[in-house]
Amino acid sequence: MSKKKIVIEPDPILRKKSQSFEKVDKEVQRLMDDMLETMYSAPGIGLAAVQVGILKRAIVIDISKEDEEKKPIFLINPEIIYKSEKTSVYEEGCLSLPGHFAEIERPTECHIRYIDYFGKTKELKADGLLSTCLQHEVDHLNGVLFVDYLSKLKKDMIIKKLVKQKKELDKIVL
Ligand code: GNR
Ligand code: NI
Repeated sequence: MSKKKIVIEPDPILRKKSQSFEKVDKEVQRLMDDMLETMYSAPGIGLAAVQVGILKRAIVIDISKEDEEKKPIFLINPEIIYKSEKTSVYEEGCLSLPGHFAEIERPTECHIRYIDYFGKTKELKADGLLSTCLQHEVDHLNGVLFVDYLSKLKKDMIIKKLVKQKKELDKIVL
């Protein structure tokens, strides 16, 4: 397995729509293994392929706590087939927006159809943090970031800070 570099906003790739997979093979499994390693090392509870620069519809998630057994979920071509009317608010973060957090309202419950690590079609009913995380990751596959749900003022403030952070980094690397 190998850890990959995480793409930070602003970057045009994060705004592109990811493409579906035709089949699940060794190459897809290798990508998901790399994504999982990258996510654990960040650390984060979810990661979409676009965040490591690959515009494909793959997601890895693990919401298990530090002191618990790891429970990774691999999702290929995920589709949200149900969203509840009821909504919940969670404080969200994103590995592509490091250091920034905001309360985001989303449907409390969602049902997802996806293809698993072994190429089998499955369905998952989620609520709580898992539901929020799944919706956050599916948004990534469609070029959407959590800041898109904020007011223009808040969003612009966060993007401005990220541009500044990137410029500071460039200075150090030079
Ligand atoms: O690590 C992450 N934590 C998180 C917290 C609340 C809601 C969503 C997330 S996903 C995020 C990792 C990430 O950026 N995934 O795309
Ligand atoms: Ni994210």
